[in-house]
Amino acid sequence: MFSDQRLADLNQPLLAEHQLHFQHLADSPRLRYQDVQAVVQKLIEFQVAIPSWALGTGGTRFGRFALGGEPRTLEEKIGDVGILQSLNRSSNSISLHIPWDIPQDIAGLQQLLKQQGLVIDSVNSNTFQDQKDQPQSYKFGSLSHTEKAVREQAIQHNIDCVRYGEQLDAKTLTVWLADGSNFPGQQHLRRAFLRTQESLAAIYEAMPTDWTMLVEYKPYEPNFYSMVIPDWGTSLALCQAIGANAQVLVDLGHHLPNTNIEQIVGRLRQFGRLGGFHFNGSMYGDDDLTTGSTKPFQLFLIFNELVDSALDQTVPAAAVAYMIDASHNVKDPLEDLLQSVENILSAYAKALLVDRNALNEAQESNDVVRAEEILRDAFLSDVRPLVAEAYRQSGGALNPIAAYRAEGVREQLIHQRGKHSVSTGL
Ligand code: AOS
Ligand code: ZN
Ligand code: ZN
Repeated sequence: MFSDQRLADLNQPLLAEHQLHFQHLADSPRLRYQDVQAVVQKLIEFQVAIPSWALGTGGTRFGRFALGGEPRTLEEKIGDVGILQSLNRSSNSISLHIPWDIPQDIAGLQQLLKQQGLVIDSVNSNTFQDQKDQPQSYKFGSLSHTEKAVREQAIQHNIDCVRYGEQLDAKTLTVWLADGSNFPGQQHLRRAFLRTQESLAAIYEAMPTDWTMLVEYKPYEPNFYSMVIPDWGTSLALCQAIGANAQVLVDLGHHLPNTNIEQIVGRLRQFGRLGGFHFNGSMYGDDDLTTGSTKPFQLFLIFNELVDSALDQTVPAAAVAYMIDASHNVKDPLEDLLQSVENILSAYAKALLVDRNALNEAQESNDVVRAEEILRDAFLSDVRPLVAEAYRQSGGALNPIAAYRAEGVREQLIHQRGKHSVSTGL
C-alpha cells in the first residue's frame, strides 16, 4: 500500500524538524559517550510479531463494536500486517491462531508473505473453545483432562498446529491452556499437573527438532479457583521436564497485581528458559490493552533486564520471540499496534541508554540513590528521535500513525471489505 516514493513524500515535510531533534539528542550529555548509530541499529533489528487476532476489534466477552474494514481471511490479515510493516519496519512476522487461521492455499500464502516481506512467527493452539463437530468437549480441561480421549484430541490438535506451521516455515508452537478448576475440590491438583506434563511431552515428541514449544502461564481466568499452569514456576518445571526446546512464555498481563515481572524475566534468562513474550498493557489483569500505555516504567525495567542479560557472558544465549498479544474494543486495531510497537521500541531504546558500567559500580558499592538515578536518567530521556530515525533508516515512516491517517488507510479498507466485516478473534 505504501510505496517507497509515497513514504518519502510523507516524510519530507517532517525531515528538517526530525533532524534537529535527533542531532540535539545525539549531542546531549546522555549520549555524547555512546555510539548513537549502534543504538539506532539495534532498534532497526528489533522485530515484534503481530498476532492475527489483534487485527479486528474484540477483547471483550460483552459487546463487540465492529470498526469496519476488518480482515476476513488469513490473506487479508497478512495484508494488514504488511501495512504495519511498511510503516514501521519492525513487525515482520505474524502469529497464527488455529483454527481461526487455517491456511488453505499454501503456495498462494507463501507468495503473499514473500511479497509483503513477512514470515510466520508462531502457531498458537486453541483448546479453550469447543469447535463445531468436535467429538470431545474441553469443558473440564484439555491437556489436563481426566479422560484420555479428551487429552488425545487436544494433543492431536496441537500436533496439527505444528503441521500447519511447518507448511509455512514457522518454528514455534505456543501453548496457552485454559485448564483449571472453578471450585475447591473440583480437580486433583497434582494429578492435573502430571497429566498436563505427559500431554505436553507427547506434543513435544511430535515436533521437529528445530521447533520451540512456548509454555504460557496465567494465574486466573477462565478458571478462578486454580489454573493448571498459573505461574512461571509451573511453566519452568514443565519445560525442564519436557526438554531443552521447551521454553517459558511471559505474557505481561498474566501476573497478579504488583508482581515484579522484570525479576521473573531476569530469572528466566539466567536459567536459559525465557523463550518468548506476549506484550500488552495491564492495569488489573489480562486486560490486553496497548503495550506501555499504563506502566511504561515497568516496560523499561523489563527491557533493562533483557539488555543487561544479553551482555552477560554467564547467561545462556537464547532467542526470545517477541510478540504482541492485545485486542480491544475502542481503537482502530492497526493504529493500536503501531502505538504498541512504538512503545516497545522506546522502552528498548531507553534500556540501551543505561550507563551499565556506572550502574554496576553503584550496585556493587551499594549506592542506592546513584543506581536509581542512573535508571531514571535513561528512562526520562526522550528517545522518540531515535525510534523515528530507526524507522527512517529502515525505509519506514518518520511518524507511522500520521502516515496511516494521511493515507486514509482505514477508509480504504472499509471501502474494500465493507463496513460490517468482522475478524476472528477473542
Ligand atoms: C490468553 O489469555 C493468552 O494470553 C493467549 O496467549 C492468547 O491471548 C490467546 O491464545 C489468543 O487467543
Ligand atoms: Zn498471551
Ligand atoms: Zn492473555
